[in-house]
Amino acid sequence: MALEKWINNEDLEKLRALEKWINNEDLEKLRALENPKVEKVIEEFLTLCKPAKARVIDDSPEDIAYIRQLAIDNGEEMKVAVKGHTVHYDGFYDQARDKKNTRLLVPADEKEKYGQHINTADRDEGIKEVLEIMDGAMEGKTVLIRFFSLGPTKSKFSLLALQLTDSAYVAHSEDILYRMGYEEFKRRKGDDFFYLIHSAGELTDKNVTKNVEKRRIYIDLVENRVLSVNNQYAGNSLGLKKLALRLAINKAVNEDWLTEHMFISAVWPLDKSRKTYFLGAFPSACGKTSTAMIPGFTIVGDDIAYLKLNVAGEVKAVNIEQGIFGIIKDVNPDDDPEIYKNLCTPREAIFSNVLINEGTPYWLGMGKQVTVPDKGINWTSSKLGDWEAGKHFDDEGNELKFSHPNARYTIRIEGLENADEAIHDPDGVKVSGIIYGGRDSNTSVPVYESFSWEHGVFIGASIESETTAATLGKAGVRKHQPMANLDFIVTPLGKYLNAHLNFGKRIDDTNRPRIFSTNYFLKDENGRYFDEILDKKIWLLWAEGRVHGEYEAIETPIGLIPKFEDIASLFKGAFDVDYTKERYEAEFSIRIQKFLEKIERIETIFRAEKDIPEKFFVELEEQKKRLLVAKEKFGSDILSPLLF
Ligand code: OXD
Ligand code: MN
Repeated sequence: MALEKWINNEDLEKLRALEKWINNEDLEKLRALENPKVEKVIEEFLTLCKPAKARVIDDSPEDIAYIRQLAIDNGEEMKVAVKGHTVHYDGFYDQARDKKNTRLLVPADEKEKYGQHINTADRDEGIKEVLEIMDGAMEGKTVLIRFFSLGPTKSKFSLLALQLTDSAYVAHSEDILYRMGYEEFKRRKGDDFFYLIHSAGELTDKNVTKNVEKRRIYIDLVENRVLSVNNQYAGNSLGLKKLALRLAINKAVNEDWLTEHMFISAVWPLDKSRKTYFLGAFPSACGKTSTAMIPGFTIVGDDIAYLKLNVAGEVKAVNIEQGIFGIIKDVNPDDDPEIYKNLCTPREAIFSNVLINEGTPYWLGMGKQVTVPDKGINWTSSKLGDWEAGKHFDDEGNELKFSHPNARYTIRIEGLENADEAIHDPDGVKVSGIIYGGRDSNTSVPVYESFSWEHGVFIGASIESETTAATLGKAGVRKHQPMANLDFIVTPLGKYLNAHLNFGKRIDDTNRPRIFSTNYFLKDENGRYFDEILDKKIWLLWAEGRVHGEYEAIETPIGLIPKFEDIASLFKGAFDVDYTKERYEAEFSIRIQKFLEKIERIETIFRAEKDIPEKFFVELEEQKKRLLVAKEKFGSDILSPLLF
């Protein structure tokens, strides 16, 4: 069909330029959007990246099926035995988020204000550099042009995103994880959207990125875009996930709402008489997804939430995703039964970086019932050939495991039996509690409640965690992780904390969510964890009871902790376990000295930042004072909860 037949507006010439890559039928889809900015972005990046062709993907099942098939045809995914399941491999050196090469582009004279924790690059130089790397990066490939809604469709919460990628795996993953947005673009029009350009770059004969040393993920707040090249790992490549998260944080902070690295889940008490929504922020690989998946509760989302106040003054939240890109390690029938079931039954699911032997995936911690074969294909195959036990070592000589510790699965939430019925509610769910957690072996108690919203903001801002396999670099180093969001914050830290404090001020007492801290990783003096993996359910049940005024709490220097009787009765009711007073005393002791040391670390970090709100330091000083007074009064560094 000739282009003139259906087009007669002045955009004809612009669209003509796209004819080189895009067929007429797809051009018609673009024209129907009536969005000059969309066309401009597409033209600019197709011209630069020089693909063989481009496809415009709308929300139709045919287009989605095309992507699924393309991922198989071009070797980015392989089918495995169970119907609907595929596996994808990222390159040997592309197994986690690349913090070093993920940079916020800022004008040279503004660098200082972003403080020491945000990895910045000069905007002009950064754009020049990344555009040079992207020049010709898509040669010979098909680019997929996709439209998404970050959040439920037809919702005041949701933002629009345009994605261009030359990876069918990326486009397929996004289809599972995000809501389709072609019709939303058509409905909403205008240029208020994020755009995310991704190229896996040149690939090796194993279909993995060849030039990883030229991996770049550059965030440009001026244009509301992220340019990502020479990578495949979803934390680096999927524009809608951690890349758009950064753009949304900036937007939220400037517009008085919040974008957080938080799960959303409904806590149901043991008698199932009501449900109460909680949000939770945990750094990567600290139990966030498994908290959202606690058996007996229902899940809305496991990773990213937008929070706004509605006209009634309630805090509402939506999950901007509709799927889970979860760590597969330790998913087994005992600890994560629902996900395990999903990974063993027919449905659309992508495994990444696991071992495949005769069409069956194997991963670390999948349970005692499984015998892991000693050969197969895994993520090491792209560099070292097919895997064999005892034969593969990393650059430091450590034997490589059969499945990567950060290997993942990608599934839709809708397919889970514990999916909450409000997952797509355009009005969001009412938030009653917020939990902050980290990986802390020796300082904090399993659960406590803050004294106030401001104290809660202090607790969230003071999260510390040991590093894990979810980012490149050494695992096991203690790092501070404000709101578990540090990797993604793109505004000065002070501005971000102010946004939290101000958000709280706008909520009245009856609607203000309570804030809690949890720690699942406390160890005894022999280095053993106090808690079993599912014990976290008890801490959430206690928090839920607190929201409804059901439990009294004990006031300690760090916050409000549970009474022994309440925890013991929850353990009995939930697990038929006799929770002992000895364990309570050991777990809930206030480790004064350790807390004081933590405060010192936190103070050093925040004093070095510019513009941290004074209120933060007031909270810090008050906390310190309470600890010192208690130390003085009881004359010890570790205080039993029974003293308070
Ligand atoms: C994630 C992460 O994958 O935070 O969610 O790394
Ligand atoms: Mn995450």
